Amino acid sequence: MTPIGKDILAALQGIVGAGRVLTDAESLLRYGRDWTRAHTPDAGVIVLPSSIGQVQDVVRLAASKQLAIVPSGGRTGLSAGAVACNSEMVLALDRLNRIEDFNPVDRTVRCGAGVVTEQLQQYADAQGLFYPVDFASSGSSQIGGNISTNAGGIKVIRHGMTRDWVAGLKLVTGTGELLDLNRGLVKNNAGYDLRHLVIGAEGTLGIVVEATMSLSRPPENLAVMVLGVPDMASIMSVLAAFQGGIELSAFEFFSELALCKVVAHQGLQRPFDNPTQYYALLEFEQPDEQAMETAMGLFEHCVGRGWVLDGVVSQSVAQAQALWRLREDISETLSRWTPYKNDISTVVSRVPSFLAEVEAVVSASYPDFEIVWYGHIGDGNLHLNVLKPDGLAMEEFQRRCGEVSKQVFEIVQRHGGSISAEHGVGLLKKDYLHYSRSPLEIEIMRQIKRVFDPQGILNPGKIFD
Ligand code: 2HG
Ligand code: ZN
Repeated sequence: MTPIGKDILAALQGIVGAGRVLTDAESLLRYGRDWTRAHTPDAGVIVLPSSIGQVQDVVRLAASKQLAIVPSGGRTGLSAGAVACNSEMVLALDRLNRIEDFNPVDRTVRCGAGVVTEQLQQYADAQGLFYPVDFASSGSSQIGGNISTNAGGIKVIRHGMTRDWVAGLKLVTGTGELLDLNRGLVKNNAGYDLRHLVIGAEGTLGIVVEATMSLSRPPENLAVMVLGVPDMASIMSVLAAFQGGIELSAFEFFSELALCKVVAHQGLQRPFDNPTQYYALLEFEQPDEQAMETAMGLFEHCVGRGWVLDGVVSQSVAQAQALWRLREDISETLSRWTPYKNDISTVVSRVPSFLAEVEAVVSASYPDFEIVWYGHIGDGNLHLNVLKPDGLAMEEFQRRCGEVSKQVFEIVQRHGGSISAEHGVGLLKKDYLHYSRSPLEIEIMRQIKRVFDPQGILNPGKIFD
């Protein structure tokens, strides 16, 4: 790829304006990395277009000069999908941040790629509606990035992933052309659905510049329960019991170690005094009094079977939010230990045996590291964070964790699971892609990339080489 010289900087300034082409050290660092810390950022230039036309012009210029582009949203990703470490141009969508229009009949909202998730949630709320995809980084992540990573989060068990809410999107391809995909249609079986190919493609097929997002009815009176559970197997029994009686909008879990860290570093209260090995967090709607009675009946049943040792249920919105923080603040709390992250999944029915096997490998292979278990266990998705001991060099830590990952990923493969359930592949997981995807699948992905991006300028080196 071509280095970025003065002539290219001048051409970029001609497209987006002088103040929108940044080369100062602070901007290169800030825009050159995401929430991962395993790679040293080294961005060549940051470009901030303010219209779809400008994005097209920048991509056309890059294509004519063989310049690599890293598309950039809120950079809250955890797989280094938005990291620029090879002097690439970072094309940041921050300024495409307008909510363009709302259609109350279709219950859709058209927004620029740079609209922040929380902005969309608040906008939906103001219309008496609900955008249900939610996660701890909602205050920074952008819709374009959410689409490019098919972001999941804490409500997937009920509302699905970002994919389920994209009614249409506009994409600038690697040749600078604009595709308008699906246009908000509910029914559209006229050929391949390219929209879904682009969702989760991590900016390797094109740059998402605009999206039409669906909204839904707001939930009624949400209640949150945190239950103390003695072992992993019981967590799955609790899930099955509750799903048999009520519709859950979340079923999350975390370990005692996760809770200890969050309580110590975020100034939060324990849900109840007696520690248990694991905790399940459940959320459900209470449209009437019967809902809570049913939930309490299920709680008693689980206690009777020995699956639950203690529990607490929210009595107010503030209490529900406080209980949520015990789960939602884990990732940020752990970031001070620059953890090695695993984001693995299998189908829910296989979770008990999957967990037992992963647990056995991890406890045998990581004897001197702290390991924090948590995740969206109701979706079959486990986040296993290994904390770096203070004295250990980053490279050595990554190497040792990478070795164990191979054993973990063999288990994932045996269970037909995924090496990246929701964080994507980026740079961090690409060496392990073959544990989840066949050689033929990977070859077809490469061929598809060549169609959308014949010169290979869009996020090169992400997902695969
Ligand atoms: C979560 O579920 C996020 O909290 C982050 O997906 C998980 O940091 C992680 O490993
Ligand atoms: Zn997660």
